[in-house]
Amino acid sequence: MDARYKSREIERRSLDVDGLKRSFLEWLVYSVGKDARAATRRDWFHTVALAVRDRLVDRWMDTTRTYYQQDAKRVYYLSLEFLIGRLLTNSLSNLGINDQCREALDRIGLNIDDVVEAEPDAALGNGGLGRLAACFLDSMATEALPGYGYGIRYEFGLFEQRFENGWQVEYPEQWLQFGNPWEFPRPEVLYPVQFYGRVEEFRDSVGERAYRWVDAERVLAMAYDTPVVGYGGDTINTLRLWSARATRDFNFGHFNDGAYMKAVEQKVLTENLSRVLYPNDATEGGKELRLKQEYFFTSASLQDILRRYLQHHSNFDSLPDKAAIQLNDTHPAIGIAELMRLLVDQHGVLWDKAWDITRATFSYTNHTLLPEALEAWPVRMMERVLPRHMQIIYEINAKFLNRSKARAAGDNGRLSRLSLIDERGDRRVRMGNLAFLGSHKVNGVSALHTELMKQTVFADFHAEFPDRINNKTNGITPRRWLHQANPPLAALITSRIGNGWIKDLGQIKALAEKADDVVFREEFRRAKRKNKKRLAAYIARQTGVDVQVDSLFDVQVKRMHEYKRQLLNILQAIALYNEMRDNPTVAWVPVTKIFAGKAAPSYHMAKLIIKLINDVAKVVNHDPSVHDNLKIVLLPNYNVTAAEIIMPAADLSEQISTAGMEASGTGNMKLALNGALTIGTLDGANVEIREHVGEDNIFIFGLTADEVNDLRASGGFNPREVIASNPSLKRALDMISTGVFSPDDPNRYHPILQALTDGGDHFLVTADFADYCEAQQAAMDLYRDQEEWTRKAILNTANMGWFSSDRTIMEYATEIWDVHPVKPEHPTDTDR
Ligand code: F58
Ligand code: PLP
Repeated sequence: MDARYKSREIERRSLDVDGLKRSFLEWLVYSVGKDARAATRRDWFHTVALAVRDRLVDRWMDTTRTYYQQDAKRVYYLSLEFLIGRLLTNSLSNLGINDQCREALDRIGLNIDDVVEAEPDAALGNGGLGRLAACFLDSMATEALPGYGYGIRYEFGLFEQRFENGWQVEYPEQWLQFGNPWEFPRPEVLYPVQFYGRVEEFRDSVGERAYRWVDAERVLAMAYDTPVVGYGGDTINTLRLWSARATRDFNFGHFNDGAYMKAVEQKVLTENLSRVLYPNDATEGGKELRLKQEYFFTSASLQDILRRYLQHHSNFDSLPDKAAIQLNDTHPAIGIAELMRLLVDQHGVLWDKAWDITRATFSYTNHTLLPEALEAWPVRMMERVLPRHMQIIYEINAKFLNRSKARAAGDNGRLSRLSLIDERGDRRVRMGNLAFLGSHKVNGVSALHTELMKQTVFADFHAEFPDRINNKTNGITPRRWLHQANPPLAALITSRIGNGWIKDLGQIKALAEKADDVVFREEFRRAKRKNKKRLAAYIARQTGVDVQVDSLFDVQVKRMHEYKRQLLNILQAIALYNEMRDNPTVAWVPVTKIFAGKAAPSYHMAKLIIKLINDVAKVVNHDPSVHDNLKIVLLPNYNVTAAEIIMPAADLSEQISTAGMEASGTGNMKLALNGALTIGTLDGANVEIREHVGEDNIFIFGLTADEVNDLRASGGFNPREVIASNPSLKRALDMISTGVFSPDDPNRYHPILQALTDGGDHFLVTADFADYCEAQQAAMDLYRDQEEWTRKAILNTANMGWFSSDRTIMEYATEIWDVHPVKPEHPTDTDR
């Protein structure tokens, strides 16, 4: 190799301060096209990202090559959402060059934090489900698992939330506006995806009945690859996102007059497919574009997976030994029918064999039991959009019901519940049933949720296939959520137990013995205080409200949803406000209530609750009679970047969903790992958090899932009686209903009050209110004793090791996927 070229090559990969600095200056000029005087922060962000990207490309290719050469079994994580957030700090710290980069920028006269701030937050997801997918990518790469993420490259991520006069207003989130330095477009990786048309029957070469899908519309799926850096930088996996392109017929066709403009319009419409993420965190009832998005990315991903498989194999017998496909909820469940179609129609595999291969390849994760969130596509829509798939689904269903008929012994109710088609009303395809039937394993995301799956939505399937349902309690990546987001605490932990915890979070257990060490407690508090100062400054910038750093930071951050019960929290805030006003001479523990979360744009009740929180905040924050002992803030535009500032600063973590309704929660894990004490119901993973941190170190209140079930079944709950017998609740509700918080429109909150009374209080806000207030009181009392509070906070951090997504992902790898770590070979490392 030419010596000059080689030295440039080495420089490109050098990880020391000088090499980084030289790269930055070169990239700024030659790729971003600016000189240092004219460069904006965003220019510097692009510069640094491109230079860092150089340093991971070799290892990325090494990783891919190793998987290929070893024909390793890969796992494919199919997800309509990846809520990744920013990538710069993540790449730097997983490559281990954070300090060098800071120093290199410092020498140029730049602060790395300003550069980091210029990166847009990639919000290709709604909430917990999308963020879990992002944590899993990090864990797969860190555990050296050959794992690929497949999804959609939405041009518009989750909307930006602003408050106008206290109401939520949505703005488009244009994260790609200035380009994305992390992605590699792959214009040559292009697959056709079809819609509409009809199915033709014919006789194949041996005279068997066969089918082909004809007269369909075609869209192309084009790949964009983003490297996923594992901790230490050894393994660099791939996230492949698909973007819709009109077919090349458009480019090469020639048109006359009107036809040209029609064709252009058609091209734009076609490419709308990957334009925008649906912003609902419940369900998208029957939206055709949503169904098309699901099929689009699933079909492209499956074609890509089969292409890769066929590089080493000439038939499909060993597909399940080489590929595990995980369905992140039912959004990609159409993949089961699509793989059947590809195998049977396109590759001539016999039906029964194709079905065995399909089932052995797929597995499915369920994330919710809420009936409105279980996907069910109208049969008529499916017949129109995906006619061949509808036929295949009928065929799967017929074979399955035939087999089950014998065992159901005349129990027609059972058969109709097992059916893939819901025959009640307009007929619908139950995607959960399809996902269950087409998978060899089906999992829930916390112990309680998995039990409830067995008892409720999948009870009949569980009886039919008792070994199929298993539990995989969620986890979170300690890299992003402790090492990167909380530098003061991370440094303190490392100073005492070394840095092994970053890759093996179980080691953090060693902190438990330090809970009794006064000096350590003081340092732990200092780290928390630093994070609280940072959050206080952020709150002031975002809302204009000044909060006391030494007040109890009581945090509820998550999507706005009635089952998550932000309403319960704000009612307690009103009650506390009243108590403080009634008893001005008491030395109150100062409390700052911090909320953040987006409501689905069409979810009116959730948006009304947002307005209520803002209205209550306005009154409370301006009332001198509470002497600043209570502040309420609702931070706008909750996303991963905001979460990284909030989680490390929380004292109290609100996990107060109606028991039985939150499948797991992952925010609960992030907060506890960062030393917040949980106030929560026995719901989702809170149950397991209690087991790990110990019941003395968590505030549990409220009805259990069984009690909720019994209460609803007995019909014996009357919210009006509960309200009448609780003066503080009654007073809070009266204040809302008489317009104390909405003098301009006293009736504004009528729908909320209505839901709590005549509506029967479905989410049991009133039923849990008294117990919740008691738990809040216990938390405030404990907070007075800072030594005791800190001791418990430390025990929370120390006992959260099990909730690493590394643990979760290794459980999937061994118990569902049968995928094993593969160490990449790095031949170029010698000249590093
Ligand atoms: C969440 N689901 C669960 N769905 O609510 C939460 O308990 C769990 O911790 C998390 O998954 C991870 O397992 C969730 O976030 C969605 O956002 C979907 C978006 C698309 C429409 C249906 C809901
Ligand atoms: N949204 C964001 C930005 C998050 O970081 C998380 C998890 O931490 C969630 C949503 C999910 O929160 P929860 O588990 O409380 O619903």
